[in-house]
Amino acid sequence: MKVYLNGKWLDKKEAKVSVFDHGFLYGDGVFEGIRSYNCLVFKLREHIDRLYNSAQAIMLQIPLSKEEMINAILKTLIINSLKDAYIRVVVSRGEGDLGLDPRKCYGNETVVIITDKIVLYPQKLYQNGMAIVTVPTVRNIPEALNPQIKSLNYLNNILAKIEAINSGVEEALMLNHLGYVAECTGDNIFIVKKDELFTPPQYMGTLRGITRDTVLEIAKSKGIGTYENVLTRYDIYTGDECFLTGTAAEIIPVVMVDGRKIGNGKVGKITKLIMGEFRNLTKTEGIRYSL
Ligand code: PXG
Repeated sequence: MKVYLNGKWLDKKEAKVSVFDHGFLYGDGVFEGIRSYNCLVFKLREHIDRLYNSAQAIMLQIPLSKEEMINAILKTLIINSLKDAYIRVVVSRGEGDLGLDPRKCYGNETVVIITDKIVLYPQKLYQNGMAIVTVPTVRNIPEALNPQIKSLNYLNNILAKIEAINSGVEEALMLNHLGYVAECTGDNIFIVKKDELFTPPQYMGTLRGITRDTVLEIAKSKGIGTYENVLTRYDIYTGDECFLTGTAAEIIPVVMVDGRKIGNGKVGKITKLIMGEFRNLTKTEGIRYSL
């Protein structure tokens, strides 16, 4: 496996970053997770735009133009002969000294592109649905560390994930500081109620997920009503169907939340329809490369 590191493609073993890198010392950096399906990189421009917006928000200068970044990603896929891949792009503040001051790092930004396979959840969970629980760790408040920034500091999400795992499930439902539904640790949440779709709005402390946007587009194209509404746990418990969306997880049905069976406890018909349409889109949409 070859990994892109600062303009070079190195063997996985050789691709190393300094212990003085502020990405390592402070989580000072940004990232994206992207997928390619049969030589089509799904929503690549949207992911690149979000990456550069995250960087802009933390005053991090990415040393590549967007076009250069896209070309570096495609080249990494080609070098690794990957038709279907999970792509991780990481840009950190780079090497500095043992102080927070980012000015020491200027000009040293670290850019990494890893392309690999990913299996997030067992296939059985996609067929039968998964159980999730609400966890005590509250999602970061936007006024402190805005969840729109995909920063290298994912401890908020990891703490919630640990709480979910400790409760015997794979994913956590995170509320915001007001107690409203925000999102899961690496996925957005949707419910279906009376054949319409509901998901929390961005200002609830919810990342504007690219899969989330895609699902909203799919629903609109199928004439299904979509609402970005403030949701409580009550709304989740009393939904007819529930599912999560994310680049890594794709669309995964949820059939149990905090011990409450959702709907009839089976994967719902709207969820199945959206899963199918999403699968179709990944076959036709994206930026193509050839091996
Ligand atoms: N919310 C959060 C907090 C995320 O990190 C999503 C929602 C879904 O967004 P997209 O754009 O992917 O539809 C994410 C992104 C993982 C993993 O390994 C997942 C994400 C990020 C990092 C790791 O599961 N998902």
